Amino acid sequence: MKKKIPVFSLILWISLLLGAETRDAYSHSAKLEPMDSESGVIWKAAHIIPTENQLKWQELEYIAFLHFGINTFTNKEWGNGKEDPKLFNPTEFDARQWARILKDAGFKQAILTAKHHDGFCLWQSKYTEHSVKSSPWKNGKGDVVKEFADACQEYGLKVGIYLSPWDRHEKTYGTEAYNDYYKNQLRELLTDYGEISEVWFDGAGMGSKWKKMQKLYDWDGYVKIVRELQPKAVIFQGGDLRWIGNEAGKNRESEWSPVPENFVATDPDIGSRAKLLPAAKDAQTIRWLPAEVDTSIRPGWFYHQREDKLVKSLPHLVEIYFGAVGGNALLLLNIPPDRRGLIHENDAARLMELRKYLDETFSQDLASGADKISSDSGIEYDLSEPRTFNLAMIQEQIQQGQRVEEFYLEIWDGRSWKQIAKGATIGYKKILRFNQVTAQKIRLRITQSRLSPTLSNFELYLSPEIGQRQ
Ligand code: FUL
Repeated sequence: MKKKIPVFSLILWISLLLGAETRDAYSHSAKLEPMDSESGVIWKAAHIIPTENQLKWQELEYIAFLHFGINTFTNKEWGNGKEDPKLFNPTEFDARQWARILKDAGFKQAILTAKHHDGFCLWQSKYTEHSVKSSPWKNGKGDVVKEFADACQEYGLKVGIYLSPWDRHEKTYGTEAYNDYYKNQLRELLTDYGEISEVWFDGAGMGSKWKKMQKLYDWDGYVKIVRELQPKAVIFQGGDLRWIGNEAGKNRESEWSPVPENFVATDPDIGSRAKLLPAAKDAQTIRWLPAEVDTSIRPGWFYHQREDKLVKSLPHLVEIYFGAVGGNALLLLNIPPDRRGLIHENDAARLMELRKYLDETFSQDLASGADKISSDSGIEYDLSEPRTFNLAMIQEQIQQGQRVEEFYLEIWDGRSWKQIAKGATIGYKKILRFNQVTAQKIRLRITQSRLSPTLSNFELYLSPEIGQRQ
């Protein structure tokens, strides 16, 4: 066995000690100043850390979205608010079937569209008749949110709520009074259904009333209600989580969680040095704002029979999963219940294929028990015998911020180190896929980092062949 050179761990200890000494230096946000030097800006960014809620959320990795509502029955993606509530009539509604399938598929949380842009409410709101109350379903006595929340709790899934701010039915929409309406509904949803872990504020909309509302929405007031009623919940687009910037399930090559306040969601780069330095010139605040990748298993967000054969293929879902979960983001995958009120067989089958593939992939960590040797050139893992792998998983200890800016993965081919993969950010989790290699020694070389790197995990796997994305 090789003698261990503890340089890397020495650096780790020094950084931990420094961390302990300067614990106050860590915060969830920091103001950059035009006078800050480059190293000053980077130091500030490296000391931004997640809140307890953000950390717990990040660890969920894979959560489900359920778009269900009046659109399910009108075959639309966006209703106009004039839909007859009588159209809402699922014939075999079973939220326990949703929860069972989602649980088996490996999801940790599910978010339901309690109200979409059409304004139709899936619960017995006191503030409108435009809801399940006026539908024939369960003689107007049903409550989808209640059945959903109860089923999730029964199956050990966390519960999230989507409440569309844009409301095309409510007559106060477009006036100040709408804030009261929205807040009242938010209070109902955050009071009557147990613990809510995520609240989703959707920014979509169009038309003159929506334009007017841009100046009227009381976002701070909405956030205050969530904080008061559900202090453990994270808010999407309300200070805790950020949209990845597209709905196709595509992640960035490099995803930073500490980002400047004036970031553009669709920008290919949000948090690198190239973005932080100009942000300092504008005295912007940087904060921990991790990315959520939202996409649907089908082309649409709501169920349409015509899309039964268009459920995303296994290779496509695997690509989305590895990209998001393995790209310092979280995957929010939409599975829209159908008109029966059930998750469709095709979607369920595909979810199970994905689960099986992921379980097979992650069944044996080939780096487990490896001899770890740290040196100035990196961390070397000796697997004790030649092993074959095509996937590496690396994690940073994000409780201490996000630090790594560039790294290389190399194998020892008997004569020299050979590069098999490289990357920029790691963050919560980086999954690297490469052509299958066989090696006994593998080296992770971190060539740029904002502070000394603090890794929490390094694993190697052999994922099964999967074919091309269709
Ligand atoms: C968008 C909405 O307009 C879509 O209908 C869907 O709800 C998606 C998750 O967000 O902004």
